[in-house]
Amino acid sequence: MEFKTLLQEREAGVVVVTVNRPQALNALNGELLTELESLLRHLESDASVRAVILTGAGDKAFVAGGDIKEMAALNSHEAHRFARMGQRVLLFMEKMTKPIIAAVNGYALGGGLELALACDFIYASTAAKLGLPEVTLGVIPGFGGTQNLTRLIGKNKANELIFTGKVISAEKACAWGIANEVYAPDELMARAKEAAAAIAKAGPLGVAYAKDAIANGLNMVKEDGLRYEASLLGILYSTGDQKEGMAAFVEKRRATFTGN
Ligand code: DAK
Repeated sequence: MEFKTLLQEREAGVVVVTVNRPQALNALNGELLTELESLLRHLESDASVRAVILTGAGDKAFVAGGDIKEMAALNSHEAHRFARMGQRVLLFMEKMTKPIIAAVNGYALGGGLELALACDFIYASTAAKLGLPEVTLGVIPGFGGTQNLTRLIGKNKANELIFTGKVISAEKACAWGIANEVYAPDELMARAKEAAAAIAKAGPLGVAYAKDAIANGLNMVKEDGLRYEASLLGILYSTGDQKEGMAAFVEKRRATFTGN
């Protein structure tokens, strides 16, 4: 599949997707969101894909936000449609069975940080700068930022970031629990690929069910979450992956998972 605004590179079960509008610091326009949705749906249905890394082209930006030049011209109805479209793509990312790692290599502002927050975890480079500056443009985050950031770091820190629109360093983002790790810029992709390779080696059904249990469990009271976790574990005992994974351990060999 060829795209105008995205690059993809495959290595074993890992696909690196690069947002590729460096002339606009990889800002998200309608075309890019449409292409991203289409690529992600394709990757989700491809059984050979086990993990995805999302990053930005160039050394300056992950994604510097929604495309302000395109968004400035929207009417109210179009703005609502644009927000729902972005939310649909980001929700799809959260519901995908394959984990997505955000490799944040520069500016992750507004919709760019919201895109990273829709990934399963974030590694940042020391060059990363993160923030939700929408209020400085007279609007609010529209791709789930008020919801996802608040769930991740709590109300008061989310309030501070969103009300002031301030931009924070990768180190601060890590201390606040937005990024899991901070690496030198020339190390970031190698570390993201290491994590993705570890995911790709694991049982794909186990990874998918773990993602499901964590994401859905967050919306449940703990007892329901525990019941849900136990149900998913029970289902995994009907799969070949469970039989293969445990047999491989007993036989002291590497497991070959099929995702069945
Ligand atoms: N949109 C469009 N173009 C952008 C852009 C953006 N978000 N960010 C940068 N660019 C463009 C610049 O206009 C410039 O283009 P030319 O002038 O060369 O044509 C080029 O990228 C290089 O940028 P700069 O020359 O500005 O580079 P600097 O290093 O000087 O500054 C910067 C880097 C990241 C500090 C600066 O570019 C900047 O402040 N950018 C805007 C950052 C920002 O405010 N991002 C949040 C955007 S708000 C909605 C749904 C979602 C959203 C909103 C509404 N609805 C449903 C309607 C989401 C909103 C946002 O994300």
